[in-house]
Amino acid sequence: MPLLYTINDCRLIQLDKNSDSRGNLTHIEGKEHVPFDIRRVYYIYDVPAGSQRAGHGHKNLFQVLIALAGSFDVHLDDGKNKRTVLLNRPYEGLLITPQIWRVIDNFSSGAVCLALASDRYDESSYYRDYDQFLEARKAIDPAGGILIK
Ligand code: T46
Repeated sequence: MPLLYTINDCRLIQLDKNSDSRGNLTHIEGKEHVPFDIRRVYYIYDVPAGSQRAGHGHKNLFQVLIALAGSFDVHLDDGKNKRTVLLNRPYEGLLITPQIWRVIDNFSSGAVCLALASDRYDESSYYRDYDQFLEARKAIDPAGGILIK
């Protein structure tokens, strides 16, 4: 695993879909599908049209986001490059590594965003300010130790 993550380290994870005449079932097994121990689950729903969520980065937190219902756009930014991922399938997760600025918008009506997180909620794990996020990335030595503020 690189110490200084980029948007290229964020990737889609395909989950299975067990389909029969009763509908579909998708399961998530720790470690098999998600490359971290899941310590927290939360979900975002009832998002008013035109709203934007997130708009921050995390120092050490890994997350997987899944559109359990509906769709939304996840904009990823590592300070140099940007990428937008449309999530619209409940059997597809987006792994977001630490040190990635993310903004989520374009929620469809009825969208539900499930998040699996590698750690418990901790406000001090956030970069809430974009300039602070960029400075912190500069302070991470890609060749050696991690100097996350
Ligand atoms: C992320 C995106 C996708 C908690 O008490 N516990 C929690 O686990 C979380 C995530 C939030 N909260 C409280 C903190 C705030 O008072 O819920 C309130 C809303 O949280 P926030 O403004 O951080 O929500 P989003 O949608 O902007 O961001 C959240 C996550 O915080 C973030 O990690 O990647 O969802």
